[in-house]
Amino acid sequence: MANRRMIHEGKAKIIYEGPEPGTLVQYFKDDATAFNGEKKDVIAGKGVLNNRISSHIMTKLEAIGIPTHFLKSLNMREQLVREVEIIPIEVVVRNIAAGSICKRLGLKEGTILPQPVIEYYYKKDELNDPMISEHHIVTFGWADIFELEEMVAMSFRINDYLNGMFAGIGLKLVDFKLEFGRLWGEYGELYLLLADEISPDNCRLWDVNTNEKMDKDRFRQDLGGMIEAYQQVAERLGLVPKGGIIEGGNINEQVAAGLGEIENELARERRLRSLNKVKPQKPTSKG
Ligand code: AIR
Ligand code: ASP
Repeated sequence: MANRRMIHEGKAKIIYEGPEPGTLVQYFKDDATAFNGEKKDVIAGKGVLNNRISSHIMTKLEAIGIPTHFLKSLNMREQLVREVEIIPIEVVVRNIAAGSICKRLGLKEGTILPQPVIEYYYKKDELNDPMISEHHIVTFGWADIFELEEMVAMSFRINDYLNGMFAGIGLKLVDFKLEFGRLWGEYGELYLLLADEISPDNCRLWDVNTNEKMDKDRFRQDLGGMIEAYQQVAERLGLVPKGGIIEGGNINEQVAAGLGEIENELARERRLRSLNKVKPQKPTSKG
């Protein structure tokens, strides 16, 4: 699209102004970064796969009553989303110890946690996204106690659903990261929506039988085969044809172009649940 306004460029995505007020276009880049951008590469086709996987998961979550910012898939790299006010918190849910919790608490990678654990990180690149507590969130006004409660409830629900979904295709959901956004209704009522993306860029996924890593850790840890792993996830979810859409670094544009259509049909019904329903106010007549 020519001359559309860029709103924000992140490490893996670009946000453009949408076609209608209240909408944005989320563009998935092929850029891969790790360790706060210290490590960088371009992985041909990653954006296409993440766009497809994330659209699918968001649609499934909508279907179980989790409101998300996802509206529809536009093309192989872009999706239409609702414009929300992003809460500057990353909510991480962990089922199995991996990554930073192993370093921080000295846990052995692969330890099954006695119950899912939620952690919060403050989204601030300059500070390296530090881990924070609920008190930081409320004290500094990043979210209030009601929003926090809602985010936690949604995160556990998403965890339950995704655990089952991935188990069904032979993957363990080790951990994942979520972001939420606020949407203000016509009458000043507030909705909390799941935002950002859910893809192997922000989930850890291990093969049930081999424990092989099928997520961004392949890049972080220089294991190689990152795009093959992402493709495998998409293939197991039934989202791309067998053999995938990327071969030897080349995207099969024809196949990739038709990927999002079915879900757009399924995603029609949207439910929103307001957090603090505010009564419509009649404008006071002056004079
Ligand atoms: N994550 C956190 N910040 C960015 C991302 N993508 C995700 C990781 C991992 C989980 O959050 O991809 O799935 C926990 O990350 P870590 O590094 O804290 O162990
Ligand atoms: N925080 C992200 C990650 O490590 C991306 C980055 O840090 O560059 O997955």
